[in-house]
Amino acid sequence: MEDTMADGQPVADCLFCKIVAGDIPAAVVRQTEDTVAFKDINPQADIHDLVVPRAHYANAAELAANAPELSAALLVEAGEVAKAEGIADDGYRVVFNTGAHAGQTVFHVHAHVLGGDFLSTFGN
Ligand code: DGP
Repeated sequence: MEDTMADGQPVADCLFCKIVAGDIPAAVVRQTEDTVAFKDINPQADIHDLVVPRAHYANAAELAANAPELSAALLVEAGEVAKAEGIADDGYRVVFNTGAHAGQTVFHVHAHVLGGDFLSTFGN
């Protein structure tokens, strides 16, 4: 995935920028200075939350290239969300779909935090 230059400014037609701004409602799980975590509208597991930076970066590669500290904060917050949801001890999955061929449909980087029961695994 191309790690294009970006400055994190809000994008007018971005769904997750609108959720961060409170212009579109979401079931918020946790908020920090840098991130917002909310329930996925179409859950794929018992617990399925999305963690987004407040700043707009299109995908994980763009975030990492332009704001490495925020990348780290997003991963830390994914772990805090797992703890808050009670899935940290049994295990959970953090997924970044990156680009259209990976199934990314919302181009504001987001960590999927999935857990709550046994998840299917790759290759077995
Ligand atoms: P991805 O396919 O990785 O881009 O994931 C996008 C996720 O966003 C997908 O699992 C469904 C979720 N989603 C889409 N629209 C909304 C919305 O309006 N509200 C919430 N809470 N989640 C949404």
